[in-house]
Amino acid sequence: MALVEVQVPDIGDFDEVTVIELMVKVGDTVKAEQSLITVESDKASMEIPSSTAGVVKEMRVALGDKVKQGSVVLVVEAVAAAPAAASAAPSSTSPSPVIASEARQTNPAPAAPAASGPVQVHVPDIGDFKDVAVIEVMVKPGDTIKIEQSLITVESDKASMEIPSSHAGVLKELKVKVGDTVNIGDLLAILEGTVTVAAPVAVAVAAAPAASAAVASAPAAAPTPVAAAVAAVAAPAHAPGGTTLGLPHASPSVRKFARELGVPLAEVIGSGLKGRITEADVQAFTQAVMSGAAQTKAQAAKAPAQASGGGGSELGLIPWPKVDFAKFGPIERKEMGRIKKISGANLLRNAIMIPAVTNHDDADITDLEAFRVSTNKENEKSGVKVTMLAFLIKACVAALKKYPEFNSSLDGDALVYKNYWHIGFAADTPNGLMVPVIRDCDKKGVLQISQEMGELAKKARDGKLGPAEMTGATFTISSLGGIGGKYFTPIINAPEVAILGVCKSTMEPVWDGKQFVPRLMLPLSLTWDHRVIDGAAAARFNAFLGQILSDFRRVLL
Ligand code: CAO
Repeated sequence: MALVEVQVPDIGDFDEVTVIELMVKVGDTVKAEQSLITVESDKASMEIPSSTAGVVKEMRVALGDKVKQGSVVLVVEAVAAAPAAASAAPSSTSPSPVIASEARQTNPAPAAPAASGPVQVHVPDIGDFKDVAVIEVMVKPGDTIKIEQSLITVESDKASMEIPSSHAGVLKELKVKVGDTVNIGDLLAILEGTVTVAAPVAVAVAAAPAASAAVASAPAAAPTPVAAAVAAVAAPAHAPGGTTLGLPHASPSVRKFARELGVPLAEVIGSGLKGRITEADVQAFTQAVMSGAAQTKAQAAKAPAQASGGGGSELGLIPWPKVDFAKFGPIERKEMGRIKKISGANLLRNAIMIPAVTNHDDADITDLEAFRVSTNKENEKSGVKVTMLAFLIKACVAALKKYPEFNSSLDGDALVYKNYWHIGFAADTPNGLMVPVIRDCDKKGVLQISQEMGELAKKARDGKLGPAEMTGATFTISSLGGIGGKYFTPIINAPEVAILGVCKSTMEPVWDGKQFVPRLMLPLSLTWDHRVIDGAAAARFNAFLGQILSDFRRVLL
């Protein structure tokens, strides 16, 4: 079977565009007209479809590459059936444009540069599409609309496109809602205020039957939705990766996928180039929601965005310093992993929103450590090793029962006291911090807790924790005991109200009333939410914990 080079077709006025998404990989079977990659200029993004059906043998482009008309995207081992685009491109090995581009004047009515009073915004020329469904409304009455700002997204069975505003002004009335169908000329919105009218500019619109992508207008172009037979265009005015409009930046197929799953794209953090949302991001978001670890875009914007220089203004802070580190020496930039991004956003929210205080204390675990060591010797054959953390979990359950507000959560002005004791423990994994949860620790012995902890920690490191294994904790312990340190200030894992940090135990001279004696002391750092817990209660909690750890028989009382 013939090897066919699939090339970038006619993409209108764009000289060079960046590859921002790879939608297939070597070994995939692709259909004719199936989208292969997404490319993006500063004004538009478009999916480049395959001119032929077959199996992908070789990728010739990578993320970030610049391509133009004629660039080879990939090599396909073509199947016998004639490719859909063959009629437009008899020799698929030659640079055969899949898109026949045609300059089409849209929004032809020249308008005054400025006007005042109500202005109607209509659905412009959307090519051959009829009765397209409104799948997304991106603005609301009262919003100040810029020219070319996307108002709604519409979708046919073949394409989706964002419909931009032909005018600037304040949105007084929106005439469509999600689920409506619209056609060229339909009234979309009424704007008021000082309205500036876009100048009419010809844009390239895919027009051939096999057309597969469309191209937005030149920089000063009129706000014209552009669509084509298979793929569609991100909004011409949708500044990719820009934050001004805050619109989800994703390809039509990803939008469709998100809709099928009921995922609000505006909440998803894009990991693609320039923050583009990929199918994997939507999947990851779904998993995160299921596990209760989902973050909103707003949360994330406050965390990693700060590293990229954006954050701070929401809190009235001065902007995050933006430094060109390369000026001072060689650098390497690496995107943070998904778990780090998710946990970062959650940690930041919790650090900012909770009036947290940390009490430090020491517990004498000399006898407990001796007991632990002898237990492990006795149980050597069972393969289950008991660590100090398992004893701590049991001790904490006893303290949580004695001081129930530590096992509660805030719900508005009420406290929800939980009559179950599920303990989360921070686990250090190659992908970042994870918090597996051991359920019903009040009903389990130290051996069972140790065993479950070992299994959950392994799963966490292997990235195999299921959603149920990361949710429902009532209290969390973060142990750095195996690593070192003295004290630290752990951040509360909301909606919990307290967290215990534990560091490495050390032999210390302790005054017993007559003399200094060597005792194994365990540093404890209890962080608590001052809205729920008072300082005295926190001191009592730590003192009680210390008593239990110094004489574990108290757990039975
Ligand atoms: N003092 C002294 N030694 C301790 C100790 C303590 N408090 N806690 C554990 N140790 C010892 C253990 O006994 C073990 O020693 P041996 O190998 O000689 O038996 C060694 O340290 C390693 O223990 P461990 O870390 O494997 O086991 P653990 O039960 O203490 O902890 C787990 C398990 C999953 C919590 C841990 O591996 C981990 O990931 N810790 C990091 C948690 C973290 O990152 N917290 C920070 C969150 S805030 O960013």
